[in-house]
Amino acid sequence: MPAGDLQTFVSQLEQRGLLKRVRAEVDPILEISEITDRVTKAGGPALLFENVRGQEWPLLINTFGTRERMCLSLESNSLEDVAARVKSLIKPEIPTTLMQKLKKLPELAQLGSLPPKVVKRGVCQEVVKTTDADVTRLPAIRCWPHDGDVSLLVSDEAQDRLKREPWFDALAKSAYAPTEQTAPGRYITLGGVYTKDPETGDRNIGMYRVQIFGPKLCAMHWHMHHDGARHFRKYQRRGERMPIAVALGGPAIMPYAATCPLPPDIDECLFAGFLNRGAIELVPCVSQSTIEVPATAEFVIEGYIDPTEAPVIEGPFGDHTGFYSLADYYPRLHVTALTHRRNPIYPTTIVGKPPQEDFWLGKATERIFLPMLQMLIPDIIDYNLPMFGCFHNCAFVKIRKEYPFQARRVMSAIWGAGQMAFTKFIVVVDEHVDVQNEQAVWFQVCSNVDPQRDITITQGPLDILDHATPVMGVGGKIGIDATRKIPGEGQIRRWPDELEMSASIKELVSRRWAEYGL
Ligand SMILES: Cc1cc2nc3c(=O)[nH]c(=O)nc-3n(C[C@H](O)[C@H](O)[C@H](O)COP(=O)(O)O)c2cc1C
Ligand SMILES: [Mn+2]
Repeated sequence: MPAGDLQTFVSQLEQRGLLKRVRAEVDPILEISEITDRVTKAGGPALLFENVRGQEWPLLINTFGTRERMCLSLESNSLEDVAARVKSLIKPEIPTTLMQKLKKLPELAQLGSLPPKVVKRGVCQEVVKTTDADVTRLPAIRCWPHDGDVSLLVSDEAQDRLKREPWFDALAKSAYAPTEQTAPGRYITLGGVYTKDPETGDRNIGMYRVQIFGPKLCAMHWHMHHDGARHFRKYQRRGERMPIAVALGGPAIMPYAATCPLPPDIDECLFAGFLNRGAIELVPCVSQSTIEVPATAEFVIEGYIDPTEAPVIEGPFGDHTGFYSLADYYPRLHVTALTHRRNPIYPTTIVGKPPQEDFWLGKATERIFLPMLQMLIPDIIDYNLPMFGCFHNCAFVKIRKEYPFQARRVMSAIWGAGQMAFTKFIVVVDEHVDVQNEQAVWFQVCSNVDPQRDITITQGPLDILDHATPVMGVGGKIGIDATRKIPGEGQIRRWPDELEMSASIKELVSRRWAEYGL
């Protein structure tokens, strides 16, 4: 699909009966959040709130809240189909005969049309506000009761320790300045944050929440492990202002692209073009000319971060872990422009105890990135990031075990693989186990594991949002080897076979089933 935009996607969803308009007046403070939580957990439709109290623009939420809508945004019938396309991209079959080469031509042409295309004009700039920009006009929601309540700071002790971290010194640089705590905890939650590497010019998009403090002041909540923060540290070293844009809307694929755990220096826009089967059209920002944003976006916030300026207290925020992430220091984003379409829709999401909309964004990644994970770790046949694990807390991994301690090698490899490195619990099972079936996995753990022999505990970087780690972003990880043990894995007794009925009897019983009168 070429370009595309959110409003087209909204019409598509509506035509298929996958979107409901809500005409009743609703409060952006907590009420929308509670409605959405109930609808998402019931597997319900996307919601277009047309009458948000005190707000001029309609609000769209739960857009990607089911597998079906997630697939629609990816222009695909199944996540597995997308994964297969990714696989053919990273592991192309080399054509040998002339016929095969000819057949490959359309695919090659498709590849050529992937890089983003910069155009002169875009509907995202139909209305341009610069000196009169006011981001408090956005119908940003408050998701959970204590959002923005600064009494929920990280503890004094943790804060002291934090201040002693070398990276934190660099971030804070000047004194802490916990001022401007006037905002009632309202956040932009579905924005793509567009930045560029000041050395290479490489673009990055990350979905990082943005807290609104005033007409021209926000906080940028990027975790230190993410590419936006990596770019920021480069600007900081150079002592230069960092130009930024936060885009809402555009092609339906863009929110997913912003959440993709691509390797650093791989442009999410390029990947979006591949998924979208056509280049993403971008326009240069009006006040930050080095940054480009999707031409068909609904809203764009343009601005900059001054790395020499003191950070601001951001949070707390009811997070996808099911807990509040506590308030902490993050860079100030100064707004230089707010541009939008003439009749924009404001897209947003809530996170909280799963399942929420982000569970489906995460599932898409789990499926789509399987081929890439297998390229790094060929032992992996399949994996599952179960819902209760909130992405980083747990991974079930299936391998074809061929030699002793292979499961441990796989754990180590995962703990070194991109954002999978943040996985706190890894369970490795044998080839015959269905990793998508949680009961089946725990059956293997409980029956196959000798805790003393089969558990590995290590340490390393962990998700910033993990509140159980003694120090933020660093903590213990556990690997559970639930595979069948083989010679070479320590002293083991003869290992019994798992029960299974013989195929011929199964077939016979199936054939005769009607006769039994059951
Ligand atoms: C709804 C939602 C909200 C998110 N909020 C944040 C956030 O506030 N800060 C952050 O660093 N990552 C957040 N993430 C995760 C990142 O978007 C994700 O890890 C992405 O791969 C980061 O991109 P990057 O590797 O280019 O930095 C969020 C993800 C989702 C789905
Ligand atoms: Mn990235």
